[in-house]
Amino acid sequence: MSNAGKTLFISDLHLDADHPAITRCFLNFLQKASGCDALYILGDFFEVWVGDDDSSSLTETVANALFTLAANGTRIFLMHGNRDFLLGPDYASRCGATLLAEPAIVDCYGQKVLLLHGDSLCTRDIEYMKFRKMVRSERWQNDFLERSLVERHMIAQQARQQSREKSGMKASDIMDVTPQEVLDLLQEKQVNLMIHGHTHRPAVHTIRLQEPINGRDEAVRIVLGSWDTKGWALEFTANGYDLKYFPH
Ligand SMILES: [Mn+2]
Repeated sequence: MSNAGKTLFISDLHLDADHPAITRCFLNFLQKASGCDALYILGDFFEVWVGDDDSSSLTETVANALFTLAANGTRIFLMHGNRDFLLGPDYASRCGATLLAEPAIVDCYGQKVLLLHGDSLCTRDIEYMKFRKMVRSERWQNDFLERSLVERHMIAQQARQQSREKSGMKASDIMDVTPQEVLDLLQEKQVNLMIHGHTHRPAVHTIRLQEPINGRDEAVRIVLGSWDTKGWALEFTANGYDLKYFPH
């Protein structure tokens, strides 16, 4: 089976040494993806990332597998999520991948597609948006990366703990994208198709536009799934797209 003419989009694998089934599922997925045109990983690829210098058997196994895919001709793109926003150019190059800043507009078989992780659309979570602004600043990141690995892991652990406690108390619509934010971004970028992850609510949404974009009064928002209980991938070809899932 040839994968030429196919592009794949995935996100939210949350790879973690404590969940080897997800890593196995991903390595399997890569073998089947061999020869595809491109692979886009739209953030939260790893559950936690405290710096490219924190290498482990997990990070090296994953990098080697991606590098093999790249060596066979697949272009690989990595976008930051809210967990792995410190993933840097060193690790990306070990994967044979290119880091892609969000939001990105790419051409997929003649169609303009807007890509992002998705957390920036969840603007009703005001507390999180403040946290995001802080940790995405160069100053915070430089300060963090100067700390020892032990310290960095402790800080990341605390942040995850706090986020878990707070998420449990937030209304579920606060944790989802703000519909107006989606519309504004589509208008600003003049794109009819958006792909993101983050919310763990896989779906293909058709959106009615009040103001047409590229002469069309509809847009589509595709949400990728998280890999916690099964794998998810969007397959994109010149003939259309298909959001698929598969068992671990
Ligand atoms: Mn996320």
